[in-house]
Amino acid sequence: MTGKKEVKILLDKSEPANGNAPVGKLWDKLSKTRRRLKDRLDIVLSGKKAVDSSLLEELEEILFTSDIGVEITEQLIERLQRRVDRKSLDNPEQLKTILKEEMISFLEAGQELSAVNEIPDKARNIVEVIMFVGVNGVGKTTTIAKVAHYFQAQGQKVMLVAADTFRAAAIEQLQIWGDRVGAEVISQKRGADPAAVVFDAISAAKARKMDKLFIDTAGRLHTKLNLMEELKKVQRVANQQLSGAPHQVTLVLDATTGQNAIAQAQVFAQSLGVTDIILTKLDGTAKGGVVIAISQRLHIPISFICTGEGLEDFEIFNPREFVEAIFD
Ligand SMILES: Nc1nc2c(ncn2[C@@H]2O[C@H](COP(=O)(O)OP(=O)(O)OP(=O)(O)O)[C@@H](O)[C@H]2O)c(=O)[nH]1
Ligand SMILES: [Mg+2]
Repeated sequence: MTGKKEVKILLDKSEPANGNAPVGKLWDKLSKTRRRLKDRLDIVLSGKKAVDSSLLEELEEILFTSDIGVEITEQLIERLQRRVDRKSLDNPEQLKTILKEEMISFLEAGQELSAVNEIPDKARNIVEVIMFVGVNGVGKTTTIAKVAHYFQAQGQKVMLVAADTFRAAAIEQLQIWGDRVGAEVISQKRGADPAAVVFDAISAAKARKMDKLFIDTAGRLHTKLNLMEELKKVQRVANQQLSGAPHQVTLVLDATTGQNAIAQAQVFAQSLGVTDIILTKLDGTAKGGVVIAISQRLHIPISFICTGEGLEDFEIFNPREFVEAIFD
């Protein structure tokens, strides 16, 4: 452990998120990102006899335009250049393998900042309150259903609370997902104070001995500042009702927004103390490289990645599997 605040990620990574998913599903879903990275890299590498500065320049160009981020790109190129200088890299075929290993080590370093694999303490006997935050449309509500479904399959009792009382039909949308996964949804009428809804929901979750309570929050209010203030109030009130709650603040980011996702994450992290990140919509974008930028820039572990609209379209984030899916 580093000196960083200890964080417990939503999941025990030793268990597959979707046990009956076909082998290579992630590979299928990440095809657009793979085309942008691997296919271009293969073209550049084909027919090359040596790793020289022009090859590294071409590689740099590919990385720059793959949403991996300027800093990571520069660091990767520097590391490769050092290997070339030391004569430990001269064969273009080796280049891809080394590049992959370097990326995996970047991602793993980001995950190690916290206790990613910590298993929920079943003996603790209190409801674990997890607040899902993010701007509108990133996939918060859908992701809550996926995570609820996952934990229920492991025998956990999950309750949902509709704290997006602002957007029309947000409560109904959560209710539909709740019905679909068989989780009780606590809600009040539209326009109710989200903090008050959460206060009551924690009380209900305690009374019914729930293992987890997932808070679905709004993505948009009148202004962004109001949203942050409202979310902070939810945090404060949750903590009044149950000391230590919310135990996690999970930020949901839409991968299709590329570098914008990083800017969003910085705002949320500063205001709310985000404990982990879930990346959604990796299926529809060539910007999957942003996962690497997020990991490096934010130092917040990534718990899940989502690859579609269905309940099974998500995976526990595994750096090696991810890098292999975008490079092999
Ligand atoms: N392709 C794809 N679509 C997704 C994914 N996750 C969510 N969506 C879709 O994105 C849209 C928005 O999802 P929501 O779950 O409503 O997003 P939200 O963040 O709760 O939105 P607000 O409540 O408006 O803030 C829906 O059409 C989802 O089906 C994903 O991983 N891949
Ligand atoms: Mg929503």
